Amino acid sequence: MLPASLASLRNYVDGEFVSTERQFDNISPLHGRLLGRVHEADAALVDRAVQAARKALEGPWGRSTVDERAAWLHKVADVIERRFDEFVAAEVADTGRPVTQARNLDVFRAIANLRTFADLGKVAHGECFESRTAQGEALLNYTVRKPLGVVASISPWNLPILSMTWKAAPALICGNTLVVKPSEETPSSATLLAEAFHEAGVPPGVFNLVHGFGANSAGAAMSAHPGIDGITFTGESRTGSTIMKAVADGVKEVSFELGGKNAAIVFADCDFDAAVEGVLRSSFANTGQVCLCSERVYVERPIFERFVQALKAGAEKLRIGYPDEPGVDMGSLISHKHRAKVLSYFKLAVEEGATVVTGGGIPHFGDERDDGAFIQPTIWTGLPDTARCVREEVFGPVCHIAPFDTEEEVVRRANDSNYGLAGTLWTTNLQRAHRVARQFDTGIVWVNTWYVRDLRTPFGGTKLSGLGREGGRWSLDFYSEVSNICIKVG
Ligand code: NAD
Ligand code: 6OD
Repeated sequence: MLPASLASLRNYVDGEFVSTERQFDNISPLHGRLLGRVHEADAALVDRAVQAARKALEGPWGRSTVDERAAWLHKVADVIERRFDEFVAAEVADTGRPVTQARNLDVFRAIANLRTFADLGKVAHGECFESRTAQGEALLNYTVRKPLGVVASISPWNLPILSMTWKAAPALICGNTLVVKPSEETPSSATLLAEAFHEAGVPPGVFNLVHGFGANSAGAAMSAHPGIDGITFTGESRTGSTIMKAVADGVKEVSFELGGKNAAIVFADCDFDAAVEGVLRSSFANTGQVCLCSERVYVERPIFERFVQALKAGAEKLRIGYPDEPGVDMGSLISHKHRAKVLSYFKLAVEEGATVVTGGGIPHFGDERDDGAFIQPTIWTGLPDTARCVREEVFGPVCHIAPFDTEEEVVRRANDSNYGLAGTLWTTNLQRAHRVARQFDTGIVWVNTWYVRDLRTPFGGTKLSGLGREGGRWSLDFYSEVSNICIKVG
């Protein structure tokens, strides 16, 4: 049951829920019905949010200790735990994903993000060096951490509450204040998050939420605002580039998690069943809408045919359907518009010469599910490495499988990409695992597993996949301004 407050999704600025005249529809991808009306923030409301965030830095929040901020974050996590089913309902309604996923990944991670960074903030430490100059002066150098100030956080639609809390928690534990914007496609869980901050008694102005689009709307107003001290963005590489230009004049701190066209490499010495199961997950999880998904799969030639057939059998067994159907594996895509984009790649792949091993279209249910933005899990073979479908991020449930003959060849082909987010490797040869893993030109490598997370580890991409790392101390470093203090002590 969707909470009543999500019928009219308001902004949250300076501790108050704010309505606006200009509104847009929040539409379900499952049946195209109206879920709620979203109050769009204009540049003036974004400015109010930034001013409120600035003012909050001078109030009790600005004077708070890390222990106090950690207690606030735990309180917000407590509210999410208490209202767990509402958060799950919001995430499912906006995205059409299985309820089990929303429970076990999205909302679970929202709580874990808040609690983990609350605790990590307490052990954030600086450096200290003692030295003596040539003239005999004794020096003590040490670093102190201060907040950046007002942080703007712009989130995508694919993992809405996970992505937003992944940024909000470390930013807040470091003492910053926030203006956040969820994707226009997924405004609901962010609105509940604002309610959770309100209920937890976090001081006004610390967490501000604005709704809206990117260009000519709240997103652009946030990135162009001179009162923002840093910006953390997750989304498409092209959007990252636009935001970078917008903040360039003000020389703002940026952290970007962007797109991916990730490779999975399967060696003939792998645990075959585990590799098939793993690639099934890494290609089709969240209906392929995870930046870490493997859209390129390279399989060593001796097991190529067998692997393709096994993955085909696995994909054809995946159950597509409504979020609460028992045993459902794959929900809808985020929208009919996104489905049209994914389908355009399905068409292009055929034009580029692909063999469609399975899928390639829309499933037919013969009932009302035919109105949903569902799509078939799809496997291609036979494309050259230069094909657009092998080089561009589709962001749907699809992978291209290609054979390879040597380790050197496959490393070169896997790295032949404009993106560099995540690489996955399937082998039982320990030496090869270490050797190949470090040759991946990506920020993240998984060996014999995929998308398992320890929140203390660095997360981010190379090339068009991003700028900087977040996670653990890397987040604490990004959200802190570090000053060095040098004292003559003797
Ligand atoms: P998107 O770039 O279209 O939108 C992301 C956010 O940016 C939205 O809130 C949007 O309103 C806002 N936005 C759009 N244009 C803007 C502008 N000109 N100025 C300011 N804000 C603007 O991305 P999306 O379609 O929501 O998400 C899917 C993309 O995100 C995929 O490319 C995926 O790979 C990537 N992604 C990457 C990671 C990662 O960790 N690397 C994580 C999740 C998603
Ligand atoms: O798990 C995470 O912390 C994270 N940022 C995941 C992003 C996934 C991209 O779609």
